[in-house]
Amino acid sequence: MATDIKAALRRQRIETPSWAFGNSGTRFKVFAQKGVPRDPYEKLADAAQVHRFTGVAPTVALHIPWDKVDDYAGLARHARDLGVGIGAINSNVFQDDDYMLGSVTNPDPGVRRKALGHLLECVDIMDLTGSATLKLWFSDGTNYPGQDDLRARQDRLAEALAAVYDRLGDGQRFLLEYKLFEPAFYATDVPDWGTAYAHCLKLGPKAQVVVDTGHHAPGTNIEFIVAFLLREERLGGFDFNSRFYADDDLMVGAADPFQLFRIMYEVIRGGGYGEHIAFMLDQCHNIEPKIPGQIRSVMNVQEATAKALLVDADALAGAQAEGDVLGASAAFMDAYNTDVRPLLAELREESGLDPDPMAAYRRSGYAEKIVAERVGGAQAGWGA
Ligand code: PSV
Ligand code: MN
Ligand code: MN
Repeated sequence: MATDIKAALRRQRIETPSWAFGNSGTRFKVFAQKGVPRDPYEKLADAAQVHRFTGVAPTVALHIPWDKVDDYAGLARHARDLGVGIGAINSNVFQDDDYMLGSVTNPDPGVRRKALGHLLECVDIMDLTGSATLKLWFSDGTNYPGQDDLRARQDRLAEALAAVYDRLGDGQRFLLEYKLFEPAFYATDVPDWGTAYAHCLKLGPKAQVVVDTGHHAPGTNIEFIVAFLLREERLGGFDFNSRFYADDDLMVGAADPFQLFRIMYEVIRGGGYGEHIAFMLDQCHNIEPKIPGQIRSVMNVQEATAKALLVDADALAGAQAEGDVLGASAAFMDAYNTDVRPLLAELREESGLDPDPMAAYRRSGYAEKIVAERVGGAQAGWGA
């Protein structure tokens, strides 16, 4: 049993977000930290430290234009030289002044053309980096009833998605990301999994849904959405983070490790524990050091996954079939209540890694090195 679980954990791949290594904050304040990356090359160097100490974070998602460079193929080579690869390309049609009333759903056709142009540019970049995944998140929405035609905005969205879908090359796909609210406060054009699913269904298998764990109403049963989308073969991946109240972008597993366990159980149960699902982090470390914040997050995902792998599927299925409510709950909770840290420490040692990635990173001196080297380069503002 432990051997199989270790083999499964050894296969785990978690993608870190380039933007998590830069300065971030809330609309009230960005507390700049010393030593943060000054460019995408340094973001990749920091991300490579997460992989160096965890062994399961070999790819880094980029965000365009935050990670814009002249030579994307060169950036991909630089990543490989660091021992990591470039993963998903995240589009950004939420920060340009033209997008105040929306991007692809904007009533102005000129703005819609500009937004679509950016999305197609992101696919061009995928061709250069070798990325298979395009992330599409639209902050598009309205703040007041009557502000725009809710139905017409869906028509505009569908038109843009179809154009992007047609541009995708072989082996490429897009993941459509939904979010209940923010920055729009009355209606968001892709607010929930059903909207994302319906648009993807119309387009074809290269259009899939990404579940950002911070993008639901409080109390939403996220693992149900995961089970449903996996059954429909429309789950493309996750943007993992955790939250207490809204889209807080806290370290995944830090607010509700039980929910993360339940999600990973449905992933495993639904055949989603494989390379076809992108397990990405999408977080902001506003008050904690960035690199260790990412290391902790990766460890949290590993722990939830190890617990989910420990569920005795036969005992659970048997109890479920007999309507044995308490037996089924016990089978589920026995796994969750197992301390898997010794198993993970053993796995790391067998893989030639320090059993305690956080302590190993602290001892490495990398944090002090980048503060000394990157004097005065810290960028202000989110995602810069
Ligand atoms: C929006 O809240 C979001 O989750 C999208 O994935 C963006 O790309 C990301 O955050 C930016 O941090
Ligand atoms: Mn996200
Ligand atoms: Mn988010």
